[in-house]
Amino acid sequence: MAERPADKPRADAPASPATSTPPAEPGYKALTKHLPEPRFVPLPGYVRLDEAQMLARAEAFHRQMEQRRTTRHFAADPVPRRLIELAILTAGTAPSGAHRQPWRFVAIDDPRLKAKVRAAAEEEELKTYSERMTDEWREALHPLGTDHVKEHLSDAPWLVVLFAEKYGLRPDGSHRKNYYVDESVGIAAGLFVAAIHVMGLVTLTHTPNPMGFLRDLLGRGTNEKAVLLMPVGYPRPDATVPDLQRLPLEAIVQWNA
Ligand code: IYR
Repeated sequence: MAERPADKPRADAPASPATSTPPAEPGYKALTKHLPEPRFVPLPGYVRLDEAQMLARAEAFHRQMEQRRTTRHFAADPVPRRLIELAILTAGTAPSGAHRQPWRFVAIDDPRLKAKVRAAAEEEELKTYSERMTDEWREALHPLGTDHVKEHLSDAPWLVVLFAEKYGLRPDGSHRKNYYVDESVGIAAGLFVAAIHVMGLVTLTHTPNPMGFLRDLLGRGTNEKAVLLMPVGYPRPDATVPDLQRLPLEAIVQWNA
């Protein structure tokens, strides 16, 4: 965007009085005066690309992400822990409210713990599918072919549970407020899913309902809430996915009002 010359006022800007006094500082600024000055550093590592390079990268990334699918059919082949670490590190690059980084990940490859998670998830899901779901919800899920049986929770070499830290805990036990937790954790989840896909693995954003059992089984604090249970691994050679289409651009975007 072209910069407006500094000496040219905006057409809608009020004409400044001939003898202008600096505007009074709004009162709220006094409330943080006692805090150290915020520190800023130059934007690290930014390299401006030319438009052709940007287009090539954007197209390549879109093409790659367009191949991402959620499958329930995982191979048992082991996946190196470093790959899981890298996906979690990538998720942790998400922006977050007041930079509170309110995401916590629990990565499980212990087969006994995976079996416990599966048994607890299936117990809840059986109740959900049999009693808690409305007929409308059951119909909405029908094309996805889901049911209460969750083989992926024992087949996949890793289960990664994403917890939202609803509030922080200070050493004295008092609560430290977090901001925009759902949005922040949602963005982190998206980055995790993208990282897993780009590295050549698959995942499934499973939302067992309710998820309280995960906090209990994994020994997490009451200030955390499980939001996603994501098996991660290679797809089985015979893996299938539902026959779904993605919405075209026109259906998901509006340009200006
Ligand atoms: N939590 C259940 C049901 C379920 C709900 C939705 I919305 C889905 O998109 C898929 C499944 C389950 O995981 O089976």
